[in-house]
Amino acid sequence: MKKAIVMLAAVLLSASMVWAAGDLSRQKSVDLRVLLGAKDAEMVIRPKTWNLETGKLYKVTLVNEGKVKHEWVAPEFTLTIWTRKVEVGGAEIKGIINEIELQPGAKADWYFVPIRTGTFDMACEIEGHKEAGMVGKVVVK
Ligand SMILES: [Cu+2]
Repeated sequence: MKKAIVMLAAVLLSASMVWAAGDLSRQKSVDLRVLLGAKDAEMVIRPKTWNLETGKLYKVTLVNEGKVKHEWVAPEFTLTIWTRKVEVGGAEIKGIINEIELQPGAKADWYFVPIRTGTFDMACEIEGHKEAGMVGKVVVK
């Protein structure tokens, strides 16, 4: 009996170590709406911290509600994800995404799966915007 319990525990433990199986790109997305420039504050990335998990499909909707152009850049983070697509203005863009730039009023839906864990910097790299507060972190667990 004791031996059976130990074996069962070993089976359960090894099963819990299997993190993912199947097509990760076709799962239901976890949706996150992000403002790059808000009505009440131009120089914001909101939320400032994204808490993500590896293996999940995310749909990040980037929206510029501000009055000037903004961009989203996180070079180390974008090397550790797999992008399924970016939907913008009726078009679908596939491939590796390094930067997304949004004119005032623009919106983009970005579908991706984080692969590696870590804490990554994100920012708007337009001159003066980072210094004015357009920075944040992506935390992947
Ligand atoms: Cu900006």
